[in-house]
Amino acid sequence: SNEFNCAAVDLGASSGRVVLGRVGSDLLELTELHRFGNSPSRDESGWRWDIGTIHHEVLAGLRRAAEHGPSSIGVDSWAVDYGLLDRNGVLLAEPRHHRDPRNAEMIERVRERVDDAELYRVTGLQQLPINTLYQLVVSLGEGELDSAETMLLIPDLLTYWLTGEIGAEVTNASTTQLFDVRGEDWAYDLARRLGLPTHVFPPLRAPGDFAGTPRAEISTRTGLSRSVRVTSVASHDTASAVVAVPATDRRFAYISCGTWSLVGLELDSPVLTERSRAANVTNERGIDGTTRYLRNTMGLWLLQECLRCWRERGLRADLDELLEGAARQPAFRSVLDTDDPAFIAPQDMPTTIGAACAEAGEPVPETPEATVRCVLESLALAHRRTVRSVAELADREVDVVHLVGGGSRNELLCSLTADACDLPVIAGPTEATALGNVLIQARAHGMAGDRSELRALVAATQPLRRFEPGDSAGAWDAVDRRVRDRAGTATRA
Ligand code: ADP
Ligand code: LRH
Repeated sequence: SNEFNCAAVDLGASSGRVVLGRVGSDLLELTELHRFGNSPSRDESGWRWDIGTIHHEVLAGLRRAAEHGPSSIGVDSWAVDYGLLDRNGVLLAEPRHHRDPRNAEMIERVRERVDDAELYRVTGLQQLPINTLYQLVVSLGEGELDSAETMLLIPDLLTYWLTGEIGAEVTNASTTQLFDVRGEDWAYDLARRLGLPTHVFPPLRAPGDFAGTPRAEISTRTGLSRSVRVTSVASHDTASAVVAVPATDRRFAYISCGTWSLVGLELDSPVLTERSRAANVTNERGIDGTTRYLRNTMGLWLLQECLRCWRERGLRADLDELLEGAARQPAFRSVLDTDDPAFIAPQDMPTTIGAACAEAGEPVPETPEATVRCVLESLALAHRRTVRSVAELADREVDVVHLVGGGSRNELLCSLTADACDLPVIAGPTEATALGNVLIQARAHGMAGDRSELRALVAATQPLRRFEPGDSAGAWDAVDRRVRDRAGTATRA
């Protein structure tokens, strides 16, 4: 038949899944085979990922996938983090976690050698402490690079374990702040000036490229045929999510909303102006040479960390109940600027949110419901500001906002976002990343489709919900001003 059957491994910062994808001319269907939790873990050397467990769970999922005889596999994950291999291909340590507070201390060290303006001109990236660049400077200081032969970003590391092949997929390489956004290659000169070894950067590969076949040992452990093709997808989860945004014309913004909220536009080329740098907007690589012109905003991390803390304190903290409670809270009581880097690290988030409110002169939320309301209104404000900022900087009209990812299941957040942006929000698909992963595999295996055709297929097959903006535009203008006006008075990191 004309049906294509594949497995997508999609690793988010809060959960991972292995899904089966079926694609045909009017068909796009996902079946979840395996899902598992994921969270930062800590040892004496800082925050890291438990990659052994992740790998184990991926193989458990692939074992189930093998029963369906997929013809291809693709792996995507969150960006910026990496494993270091020695010359025998052995992983030197658990990969560092981008939320380690030490990364932020490296910004100044890098700035001493390469100023911000030049860094932006070369890499086009938002200045964020999580970027691979800063993490590698930590690794350098710890001597971890001395015996490193290869640096592999997380999806490339898993692909290597599956196939034995080494490569760096370009959408994810573009998030490192060590990728030359115009030269379309690693920024070797920049790396050298920072004392980083350049031999660790693998050859680049593009979404759709062949990435190998399962090693004999993997085939034995999972039952996967050795003739399955492992396909490079848009291995940065956000890039895959953007592929599956169900837009029907060009005038859209997207919000890929999970642990982080990535808010932006798809453009034909990067915007590297001084104004864009000042607004801290990033230029990441999309498929087909496009630019994902977006900003990382804090996302549902704030809520995840609150839930974790409340549960550790013995509270029930049921997400559905809290969201219902938050919907009944009064509007605009406490609204924060979520861009504050104080929120990045794992921590007692309810307390940090309370302290940030106190510092900003906003009432300190006294209940979990009030805290959730504060988080969601603050995220909606970040969504509004970012949609407007990227549209203006790229000189593009936006008629609709597509909100995809786990956050699309949060109706209150979707409706607050529609109100704050004063635009319709189309929510879904929830599993946009896995769908994008599947679509790129299908395309690499002969399914025709330019970006708009792929998106039309998503729009025609996936359940979506539309949220119209209410009549609170004036109130949101006032909140935006209120938060902006006091930004100068609060102490900034
Ligand atoms: P990541 O890829 O970063 O791990 P996801 O896209 O899986 O993130 O989104 C996870 C988030 O989705 C959770 O933090 C949660 O806030 C939200 N979410 C998941 N399920 C629901 C639900 N049933 N209702 C509301 N929000 C949900
Ligand atoms: C979202 C994401 C985001 C990155 C962050 C590290 O999962 O990939 O695009 O900035 O994780």
